[in-house]
Amino acid sequence: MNTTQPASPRAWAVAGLVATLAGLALGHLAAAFFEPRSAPLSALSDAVIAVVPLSVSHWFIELVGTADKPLLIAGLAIGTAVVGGAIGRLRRTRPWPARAAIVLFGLIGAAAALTRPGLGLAAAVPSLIAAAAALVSLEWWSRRRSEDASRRGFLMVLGGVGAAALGASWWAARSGPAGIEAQRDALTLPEPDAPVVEPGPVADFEVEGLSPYRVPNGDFYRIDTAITVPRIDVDTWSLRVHGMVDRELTFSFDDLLGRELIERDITLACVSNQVGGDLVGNARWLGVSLADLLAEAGPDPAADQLVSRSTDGWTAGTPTELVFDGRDALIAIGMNGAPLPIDHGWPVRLVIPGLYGYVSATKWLTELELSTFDSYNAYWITRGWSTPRPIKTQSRIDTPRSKASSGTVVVAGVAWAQHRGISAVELRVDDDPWVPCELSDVSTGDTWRQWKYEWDADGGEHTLTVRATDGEGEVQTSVEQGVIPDGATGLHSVTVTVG
Ligand SMILES: Nc1nc2c(c(=O)[nH]1)N[C@H]1C(S)=C(S)[C@@H](COP(=O)(O)O)O[C@H]1N2
Ligand SMILES: [Mo]
Repeated sequence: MNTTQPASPRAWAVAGLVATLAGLALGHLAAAFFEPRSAPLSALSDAVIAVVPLSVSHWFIELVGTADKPLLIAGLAIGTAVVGGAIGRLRRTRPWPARAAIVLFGLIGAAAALTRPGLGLAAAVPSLIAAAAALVSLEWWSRRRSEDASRRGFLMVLGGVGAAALGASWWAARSGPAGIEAQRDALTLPEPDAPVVEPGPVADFEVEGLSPYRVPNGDFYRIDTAITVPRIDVDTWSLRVHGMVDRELTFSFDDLLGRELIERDITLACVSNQVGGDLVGNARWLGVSLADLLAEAGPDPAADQLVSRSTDGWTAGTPTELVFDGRDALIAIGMNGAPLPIDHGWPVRLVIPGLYGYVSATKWLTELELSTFDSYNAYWITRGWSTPRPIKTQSRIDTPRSKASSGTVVVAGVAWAQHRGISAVELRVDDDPWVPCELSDVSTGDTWRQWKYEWDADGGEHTLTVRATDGEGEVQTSVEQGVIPDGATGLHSVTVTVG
């Protein structure tokens, strides 16, 4: 064996690092061709998200917001690279432990991928490819003639291969064999049988800085646990209805297209939205009636929970009672006139008015299981969040946020209390009495409602505070509560400098 390597420990560390990165890139390339979620870093990040305690993930999200996932992946990539460097160093003097360490890391990646719900045995392959590539590269490097130039050239070639693989996997994830953008682009949705009730002539005040009544798909907030979003082939997709039912049913995408299609404006909100936050949005959804479809399976009246499951194993539990109480609960296939965007659940998701997303709005939907709250806890319930409760009445000031010129200033924002609706919004300037605001037109209580107020602003610093009253006459509480366990409360206020 070739053990007397004159290269410096540093050179070995660099070799280990480059071999690791090249291996990772090849692993990601392999995954891109059949299942992007099984790529080593994606699978590892997914596994970390699944096991990390709520307090830790919450602290992290509080700290970095929705950059949490990119940062987690970057952190794991850097961590893996550092470990790769250390293994390279170790390989210099202790070849067998170093080789064993690479194999071990390959197995950890494979185990992470294999334990991801919805992925088959093949999910282990990308991590094994990554480890094998790193191992072979490092061995190969160690066997090269020890002149510096030759070794450096080799590392550069390896780095080039890695970079090319990374570029190719980026491309493949978008438009390659596992890409489904083309399929989505080719789909034309049918016209609704039950069209939306238009909200009225002034659904949108069109004030600059104010959220539009309907948020365009590209601007719509996105919240989910998916590191790499599931990419579903609509031709093989199916929806299984099972559990406490008289008969199990399975629907294809074409089955859904053939049913009565309903279009509705419905506002989605995230339970982890802070007071004044933007994890809320309104869209026009096209879909089939969830209640009608479930009824065909003959649900057991004792089934008080509808568990919806996505292809990546995420679950939500919704009170069956609410699904059947006549509200427009939809199995949605369209969003704002387009097929569901991939990030928002392509090809099929749930949208149920009046409940936070974590207990109702399952994306990448594949299963509906009639069950009970006693027998099953859905994803976030096992992580400290409350079983379903109504959405809390909230209002937000969109404009102005910090500065205004003296004179007439249009203060505007949105308010929401889905399914109960919004009946009034009031604004308070500094410690003055509350004044009523003008409200936009809405067609149902399932959407948010814009409000505005023409404020005669004097120079200086002012505090604006907003509060809403829901459709049942209940005034939004000023009591401050954090997002855990069932949604934040308190009033949104902004400090504006008028110049
Ligand atoms: N499969 C899946 N569906 C999911 C989630 C998820 O993590 N996985 N998150 C839910 C949460 S917490 C919210 S608030 C909504 C957000 O939907 P959006 O990303 O389309 O805005 O999706 C819900 N559906
Ligand atoms: Mo959420």
